[in-house]
Amino acid sequence: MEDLYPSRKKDQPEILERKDPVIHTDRSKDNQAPISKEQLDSYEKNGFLQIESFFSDDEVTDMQKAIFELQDSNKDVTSDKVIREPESDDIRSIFHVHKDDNYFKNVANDQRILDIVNHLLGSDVYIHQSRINYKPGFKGKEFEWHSDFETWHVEDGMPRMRAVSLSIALSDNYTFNGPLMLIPGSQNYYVSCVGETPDNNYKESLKKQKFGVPDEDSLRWLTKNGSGISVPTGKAGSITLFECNTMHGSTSNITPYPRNNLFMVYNSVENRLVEPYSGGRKRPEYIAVRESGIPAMS
Ligand code: 6CS
Ligand code: FE
Repeated sequence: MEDLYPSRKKDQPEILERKDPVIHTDRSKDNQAPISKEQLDSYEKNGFLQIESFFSDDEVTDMQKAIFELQDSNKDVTSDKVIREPESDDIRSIFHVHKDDNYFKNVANDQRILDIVNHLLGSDVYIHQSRINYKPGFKGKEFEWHSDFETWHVEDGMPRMRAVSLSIALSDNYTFNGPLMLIPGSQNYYVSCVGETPDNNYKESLKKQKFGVPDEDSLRWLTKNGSGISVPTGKAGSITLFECNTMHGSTSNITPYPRNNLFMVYNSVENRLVEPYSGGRKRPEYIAVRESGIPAMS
């Protein structure tokens, strides 16, 4: 397979142009979309879209209950799917919830979501990765700047930029409790990073990412070239859809307010994983789904 988006192969970083559309359904079909033309414009221009109050208060209460039940039942569980903080046993993420948990399976297959992601990706979709991210007050740690696609391409063999990440806010997002920060416009550039991927990198990277983190000059360039950094704030129940190559990160949370979210990645069925472009071993199924299944549910 030709590598359109090489990364972690050279000793100098490079900024490459995107070679895929941001919206994969032709814009002449905007009137068939479940979201407005303005929302599509904004997603295409910025690489993300926030929709406030997407879920009702009752739905949010149920989802919050479900994430805490799962956190409680996994407290003492030793499982690769349960990622702990770098310096404590606190749970940072739980992976593969769209398969392992019936409640989250239903959320992943919410028709309102599927209609939007099908339109953005121009095809049927399946879930590439799902996880709950817990960022408790006082203790939750940061996520370094990264493009998800860079990791999924290099470590999982995702060929093209044809996936979208969905973050469902399950606590109120303020500017100060370690919310998601995104660089608008960054979806149009691919930062080819330095450093060779070590074996089993995921064991480290899911706690603290070191490879596939862009250099400072590239990040400076992206923020200058776009319009700085955006922070979608708002009530629990809002969603943020972000394009797989949009540069993002988040700071630690030293406030008393937790920042929890449910994160699910939809990939086009026409963009299924091949061998990792790093040449290394495939990551496990619970991080990068290879099993077939249409739509997201199977
Ligand atoms: O490894 C992954 O699939 C995801 N996690 C991290 C920390 N970075 C890349 C990607 O978002
Ligand atoms: Fe990410």
